[in-house]
Amino acid sequence: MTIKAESRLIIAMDVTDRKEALAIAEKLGGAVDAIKVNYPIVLSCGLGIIGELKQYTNVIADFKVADIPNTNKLICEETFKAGADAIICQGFTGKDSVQACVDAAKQYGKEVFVVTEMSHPGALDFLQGHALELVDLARAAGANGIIAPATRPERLAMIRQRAGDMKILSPGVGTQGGDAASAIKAGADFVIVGRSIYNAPDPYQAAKNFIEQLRR
Ligand code: O7M
Repeated sequence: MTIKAESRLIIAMDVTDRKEALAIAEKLGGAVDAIKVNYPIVLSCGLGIIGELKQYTNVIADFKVADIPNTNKLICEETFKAGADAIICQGFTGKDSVQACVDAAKQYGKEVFVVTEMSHPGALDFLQGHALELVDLARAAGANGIIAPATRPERLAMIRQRAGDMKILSPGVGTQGGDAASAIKAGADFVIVGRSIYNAPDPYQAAKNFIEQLRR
């Protein structure tokens, strides 16, 4: 199953308290296209949190998988068995490593997204210089899409040009300074928002505000 762009909003569930995560998911699950889990929540709550969140919406496992092909395959299999709809891997490990994720995803009918340029300032140290090559690598490996920064809409637009019809998920909106509507305009299919939603006094209202911006 592929994750469809409806609200275009993915919430980054980087809270470490299980009850809080489930309460947010229960409220927001119907409004967002997916919940993204990363190490903080999985390390604190266990891999089973994926199945618990899945009752509310699609779950993307942001494990930024970055190992040799066999290890990548094993990581993907455990993640998909836990119920994740998609997994995120790094591309800098090379095509065979990404290919191992794509092959595992195909077996389970799931999706793979590859990190290209990241959203934080440190991405300029190394990743930015290779971002377009990472886009090509993701495409050559048959990935479903890529991750590209909402914090640099001009770079996002450049990456979109290179990415063809691959999906783009764009983090860095809100707390990191990126703007949701600008990211969509630059070519993102989805934006990923964490702290600006789960730390808001009313996460539901905050998510609604983002969805409203994304609609315009
Ligand atoms: O909105 P935030 O800043 O609280 O959270 C952003 C989320 O997106 C958080 O889970 C990060 O780990 C993730 N992320 C980035 O912020 N920047 C990137 O370049 C890449 C990711 C990401 O999701 O990678 C797959």
